[in-house]
Order: sequence, then C-alpha cells, then structure tokens
Amino acid sequence: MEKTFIMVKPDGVQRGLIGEIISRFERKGFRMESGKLMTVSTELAEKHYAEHKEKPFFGELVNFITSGPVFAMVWAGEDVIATARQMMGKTNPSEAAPGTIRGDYGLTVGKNIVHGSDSPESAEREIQLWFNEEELSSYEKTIDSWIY
Ligand code: RTP
Ligand code: MG
Repeated sequence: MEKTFIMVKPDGVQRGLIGEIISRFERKGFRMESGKLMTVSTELAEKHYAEHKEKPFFGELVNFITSGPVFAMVWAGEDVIATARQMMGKTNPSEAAPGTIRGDYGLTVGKNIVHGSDSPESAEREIQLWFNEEELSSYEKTIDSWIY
C-alpha cells in the first residue's frame, strides 16, 4: 500500500486545524499509520527542505518550520501521494482551489498550513527522516468484522 508523509505546519497547529486536516484524510478513506506532535530542530528542517537549499526563501522556510510544534503523520492508501497533494491544493493559497486545505484556510505562500510528499521518492525519504522504526506501524482496518 502506498504511503505518504503529511505534516500540519506551525500555522496549522496554532490555528487549531490539526483535527480538521486529519478528518479530511480520514473521511476520504485513507488510513493514518503514525502521527506525532513535535518541535522541529534546525537540522531536521534543513534536511527536509534540502531541495530548496539554494532558494532565496530557504532561511525563512527553515525559521518558520522550526518556530513551533508541527503534527507529523504517515498516511496510507492507493494513490495517497498524489491524492493528498490534490486535497492540499496549490502551494500558493491564493491559487489553491476552494475546497482544498490551502484554498480554504491558507493565507500566504510562506504559511500554507500543510506539507505533503510530492513523489514516491520524496515520500520514502521523508518517512525515514521523520519517523524511527518503532513509530512506524502498518495495520489493516478490521471494521467490516465489527459492524454490519
Ligand atoms: P511543501 O513542500 O511545503 O509541501 O510545499 P510544496 O511542495 O507545495 O511547495 P515547494 O515548492 O516544495 O515549496 C516548499 C515551501 O516553501 C515555501 N515557499 N515559499 N516565498 C516563496 O516564493 C516560496 N515558495 C515556496 C512554501 O511554504 C512551500 O510550501
Ligand atoms: Mg514540496
């Protein structure tokens, strides 16, 4: 089953949107496999956003992501990487469609509420970077045997 790394960024945590974001992915039918509230070190932030190292906004990006707690998660499901990106909307909230997380709640490109891996390679890399082995649990939903 495909897996992706999703993170509620510091602005999403401060605005009380952790539950709302979890709800959207849950209701869609995806399965959360790991999740934790944590403060991000500069080292982790720089590794996570390494692809943007040369960009003019890199310093600002690292400062922002380390500015307060984030909620880091692993989600599983068929095509979850691309579907989660669709559900998040475009990077710049002013271009993100209504109905997407960034379209509904984002204000500026620097504070756009949520992160999601952009490819299978990124997902693999980011899950390994943010979670250790004991924190990663895969499970099957057994609800069909509980209700009818
Ligand atoms: P993310 O990695 O956070 O999920 O966002 P993304 O894939 O949609 O966008 P990406 O190109 O990877 O950019 C990473 C984050 O950098 C900030 N950014 N600022 N000031 C700017 O022009 C600018 N451009 C990008 C955004 O917060 C973006 O989420
Ligand atoms: Mg990105």
